[in-house]
Amino acid sequence: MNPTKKKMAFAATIAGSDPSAGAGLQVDLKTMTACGVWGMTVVAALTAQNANHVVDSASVSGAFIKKEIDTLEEDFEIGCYKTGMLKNAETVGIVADSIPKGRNLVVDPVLLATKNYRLLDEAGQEKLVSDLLPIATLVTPNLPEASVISGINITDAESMEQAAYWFIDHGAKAAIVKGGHAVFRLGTDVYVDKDGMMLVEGEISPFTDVHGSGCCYASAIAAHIALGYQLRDAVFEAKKFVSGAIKYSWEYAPGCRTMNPGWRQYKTYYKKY
Ligand code: PXL
Repeated sequence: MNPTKKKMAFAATIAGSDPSAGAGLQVDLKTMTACGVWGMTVVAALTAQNANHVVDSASVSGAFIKKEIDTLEEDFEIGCYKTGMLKNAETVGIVADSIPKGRNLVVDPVLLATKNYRLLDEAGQEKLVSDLLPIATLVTPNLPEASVISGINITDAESMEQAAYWFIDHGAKAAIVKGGHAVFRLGTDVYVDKDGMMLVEGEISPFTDVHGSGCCYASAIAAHIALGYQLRDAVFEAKKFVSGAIKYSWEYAPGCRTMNPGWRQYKTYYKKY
């Protein structure tokens, strides 16, 4: 068989660049590769950051983002899109308009970086609700994002479920509110779709605040959708993947921990694991 003729599934991230590759489109691409799909990157924003802080960010013009997406669409059948940092309302609007109808889309509603640097402005947040949720296959807020976007004060398992349903009521086909920041039921995510609710349990990790884990989780879900998994199965596979990436996370700078999307390879190549 000619190996160059083999089939490959395509997934594309539309997100911001993190040059330190601890989060952002760099993590998305590593995750997609590790999950066995051909990842692609539509650069929607830029940041200057290291392991400790985001120093600055810049937008990419809406017209250029549209050109990036349209040009990919000429050649590739993209099995799933995933969005991350989108910076502002113009970017959110153009992304929503440019993704062809009927494509799978995982929306990671990234609002803040660590140290509270805003990665999406307030107008962008509103636009995400009005324009992106209605075309989302799945939206993946963490607890603070779910609270801020829905306006629901999440204090327990019940309000967490209520917040997940809020996203469905605003157009998303499914929502998963991630329990990584919870003081109750830590590490367990609440997933809802039209068929009801399910809990997605992960390994309890000794590490809190692992940089890039949200990007990794959403990208792993997108990758599995591109591979043809049903949504609920894609979520379970991705949860296993991100739990491993957190378990094998590492301090890439003193006091700063990032997850490791290459953990399955590292297990093979580094004896110390
Ligand atoms: O983890 C969210 C995130 C997404 N995208 C970019 C980021 C961050 C967090 O810092 O910098 C580009």
